[in-house]
Amino acid sequence: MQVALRTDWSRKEIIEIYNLPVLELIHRAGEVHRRHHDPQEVQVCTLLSIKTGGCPEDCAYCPQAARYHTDVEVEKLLPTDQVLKAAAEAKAAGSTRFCMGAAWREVRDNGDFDRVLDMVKGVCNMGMEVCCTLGMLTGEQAEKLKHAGLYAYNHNLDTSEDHYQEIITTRTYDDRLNTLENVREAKISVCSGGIIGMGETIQDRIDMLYTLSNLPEHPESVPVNALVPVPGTPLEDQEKVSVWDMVRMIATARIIMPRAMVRLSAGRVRMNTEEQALCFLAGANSIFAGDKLLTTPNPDFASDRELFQKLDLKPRPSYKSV
Ligand code: SAM
Ligand code: DTB
Ligand code: SF4
Repeated sequence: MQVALRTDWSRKEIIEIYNLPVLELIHRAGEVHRRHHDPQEVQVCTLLSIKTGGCPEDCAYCPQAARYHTDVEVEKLLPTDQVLKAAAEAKAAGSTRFCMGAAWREVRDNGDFDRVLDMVKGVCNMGMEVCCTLGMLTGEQAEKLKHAGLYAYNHNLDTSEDHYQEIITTRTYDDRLNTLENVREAKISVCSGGIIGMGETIQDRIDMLYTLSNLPEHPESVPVNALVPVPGTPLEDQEKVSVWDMVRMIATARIIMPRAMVRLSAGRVRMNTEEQALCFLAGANSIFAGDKLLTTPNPDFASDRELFQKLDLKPRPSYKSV
């Protein structure tokens, strides 16, 4: 039976779900998860930073913002063949989605964008789902990416509209929503979520989930990142996010956006097998694989292979092979 997806969740309903006794919350999320997905299947995505560092924005969490003094070294856009080689390696290691990230405020219509379009074409031709995260996009740029074969675009809300101002001052929440609209209009799959552990309140988390679940259509993927506190950034001293907060966030996202892929994203390096298992029980069904996210460490392929074996998980096939 197809259950209609609701895009009219109220804040009150969402907070009631979030605050359920945690084992009850996991149970309910597990039920929803099983109704809409194969609970043994986990999507494996690989990230590559194709343009690292030197970003003009002031995102307080980000090691790639030029204004903070972090260990990240500024690099130019990677050569296309190097990117395609990395995509082929990711595919060989079992990844079905390849996501290319650039430390840009927004896409500019220049030679670098033309090269990204070539990269998208190349990865698409390998039979992988191609995703990009390049900052703000116009409608026209979204169309060009779609035409090149882009499958998904990642653009996170990051936090609530209220808390956003504490985290980023160089663009607005509406800018973010605008880009999501441009992506949706170009018929590209939307990937949008956020980060917890940035000093936000529970209400901020609820507000972000409210905005995501009240978009005209739910995002197809919702990444839930635990802040990776990077020395040199304003958020370097933030406390580690508790696994129970990750579980509550993932489970609530799963219940209110039942068909989305909920991605257990940044923060896995600091979680053991049991903690990650709880997140899968709560409805997470996607991860980033490979020993690096964009600039920070992530579990390597070998330890994830062990994780999948221990938990009897199997990688989800790419949409192309379904
Ligand atoms: N520059 C583009 C943008 O901001 O949209 C794309 C790349 S940006 C690094 C992609 C996302 O990575 C951010 O929106 C944020 O959610 C996440 N991110 C960045 N630094 C992080 C950190 N230290 N911990 C957790 N997530 C982080
Ligand atoms: C997302 O939500 N998380 C990924 C991806 N989308 C682009 C990025 C996490 C970045 C963590 C910090 C870093 O490695 O630089
Ligand atoms: Fe730049 Fe994106 Fe980092 Fe913000 S999150 S500083 S826009 S790379």
